[in-house]
Amino acid sequence: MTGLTAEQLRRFDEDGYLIVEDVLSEEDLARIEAEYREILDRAADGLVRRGRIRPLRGGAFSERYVEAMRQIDDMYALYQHLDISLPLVEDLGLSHTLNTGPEVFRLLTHPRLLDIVESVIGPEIYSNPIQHTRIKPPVHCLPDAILDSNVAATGWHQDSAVATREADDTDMLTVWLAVTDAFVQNGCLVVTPGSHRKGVTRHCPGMASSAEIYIPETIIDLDRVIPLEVKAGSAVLLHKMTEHGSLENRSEGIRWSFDLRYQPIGQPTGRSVFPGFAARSSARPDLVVTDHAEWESLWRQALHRIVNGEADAAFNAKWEANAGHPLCA
Ligand SMILES: O=C(O)CCC(=O)C(=O)O
Repeated sequence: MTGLTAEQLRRFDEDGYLIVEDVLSEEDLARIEAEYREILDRAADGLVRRGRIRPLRGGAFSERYVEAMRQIDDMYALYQHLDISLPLVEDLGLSHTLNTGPEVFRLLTHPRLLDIVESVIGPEIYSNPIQHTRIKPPVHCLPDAILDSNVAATGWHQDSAVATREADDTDMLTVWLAVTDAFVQNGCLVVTPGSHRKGVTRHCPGMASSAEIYIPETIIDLDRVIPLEVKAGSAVLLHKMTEHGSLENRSEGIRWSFDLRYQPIGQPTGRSVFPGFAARSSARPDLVVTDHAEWESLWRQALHRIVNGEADAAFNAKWEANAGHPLCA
């Protein structure tokens, strides 16, 4: 096992974040890009047939993605094919989709990544379904008022805040993976080092039912904030209480990352309507999911349960009481 060193663990404990370089190889990144290229092209063909966009002409994935995003009126018509979660909306229909392909599953269960996770949370590892891919086009290609953190900047938050209360004691670890280089100009992560030791920070509910919760910037200690510039293939580990967000993409290229979460098997995930899975276990190896088709089927079943009203999909409700607070105005 090639997990973290004692020094890396000490720094993570002290700072609430840790950059680990070279977690993914160039081959890993190329395989992910190839999977996404195929999905994008299939989704774009459908949109072209329905007259929603013109045929894409660019060569590289990034060019084709930006071209499509620039043209589309409802970005979810495209983005739902790329994300690795269903959206947090109340009007889910059976036609909603997500990417549960073999390469993204290979990423979630990547041995190098699980070794790192094991050093922090132990050998019984559950893949928590709070996860996204964020493919951010240059901000000037997006509609002005867009607040969706999959494609635009991410507001300040602690990751524990996006899970329901039942997971308040869950030892959830965020692993943020850079598919492209991430730097200030293209919207890298920003964190407040050591903020995980302060406890829970006040979050405000989003403006609309599907909008994202956030910590008002007025209570962030902006003098202490640092950007986390990383190379493609690097991981950033985040403690669930670390205050963080990301900047706008003011470059001309895309900024692409995955944020995955892991926790010990048996603890609540904080998003129980979505499916997690055992990713590594020495106690119960028979429980470990090794086939992306099985993972895909778990998501399909979850979608059916939500659409049929068999599962309560109340997301982010825990901050609604702050709606009238002056800091949230
Ligand atoms: O990549 C981003 O913009 C934000 C990621 C994030 O906030 C998270 O992983 O919790």
